[in-house]
Amino acid sequence: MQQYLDLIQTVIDTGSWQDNRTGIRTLSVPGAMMRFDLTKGFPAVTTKKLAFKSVVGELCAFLRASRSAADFRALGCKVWDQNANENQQWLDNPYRQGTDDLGPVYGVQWRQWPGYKLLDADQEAQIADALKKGYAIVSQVEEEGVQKVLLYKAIDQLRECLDTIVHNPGSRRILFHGWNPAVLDAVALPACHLLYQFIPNPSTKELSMCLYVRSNDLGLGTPFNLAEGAALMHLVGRLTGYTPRWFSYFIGDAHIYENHMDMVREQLKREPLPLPQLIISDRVPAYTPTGKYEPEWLEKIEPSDFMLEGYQHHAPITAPMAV
Ligand code: THF
Repeated sequence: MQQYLDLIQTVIDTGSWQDNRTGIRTLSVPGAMMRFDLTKGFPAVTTKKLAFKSVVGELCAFLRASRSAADFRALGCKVWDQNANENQQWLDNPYRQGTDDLGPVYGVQWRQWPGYKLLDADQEAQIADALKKGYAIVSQVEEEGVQKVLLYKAIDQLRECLDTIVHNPGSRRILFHGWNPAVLDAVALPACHLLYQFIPNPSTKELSMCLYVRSNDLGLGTPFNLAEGAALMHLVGRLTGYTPRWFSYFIGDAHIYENHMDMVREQLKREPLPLPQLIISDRVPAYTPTGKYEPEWLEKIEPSDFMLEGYQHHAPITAPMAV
């Protein structure tokens, strides 16, 4: 995890102080990248303790399209409580559905992106095609004298990625997106990690992934998001018959909160330790060309199916999250 420490050092050396929504200033740099070879180990931060159970709890909640901090808590992850219940702007938002609600965050977009089509009622071939693809007619409307049909489908972007890895691995379009402009006003927090692209290599059976994070809190968020992305690669690899390989991690605004400076400076004094291995339980079936393809494990998997083996780390340090 030298790359993580190098990035922290770069921000300290070249960053500039910025004001933001939280009222706690950040030292920020515009644009950063890290790349990990997952065959060399699992990218868990070693210069402090990673809350691994919380990380895999969050991943399972995302995979189940959860929108309530209570669901995250039930899976062992408490890090969404403050965003759900302590941000005044969100508390005042008419879209918030009561205590613990986060709105249609991450997993809802990954698994149930709201897809609408407004088609001319006389375009029968288009309507038939949409119905065949799982769209349902919501209503008939008249727009400027033309009869239209409104159709809706919840798009499971992640499932479609797995299907494509299995059936068309040469595709360069295997991605899912968390940034839905139509719902930015209805979520507790617009997605930070938002574009995931899988790049399979069918000849080596290795699966790589690029992740774009628009804004990343290097003290708290980055260790979580890195571990979570890598765990997702292991899971998708298992379900599609690939070995996880390159994990490229791109950041837009890479920043350190002012009240995290002591934590990250302490980490810079510590020597990074050898990386652990991630093990996924045998109960999650590996896809083989003659075996069964079981993508429904995306939502069936439990936090306890992820095990970190040989995790060595320095003493825990933490710091408050900016809300
Ligand atoms: N808001 C802010 N300011 N930073 C973030 O990184 C962030 N997220 C998610 C949404 N809002 C954010 C929440 N993710 C921790 C970890 C991840 C978070 C939020 C907080 C955290 O406090 N971690 C502690 C303790 C973890 C635990 O014990 O469960 C730690 O020491 O790691 C970025 O996705």
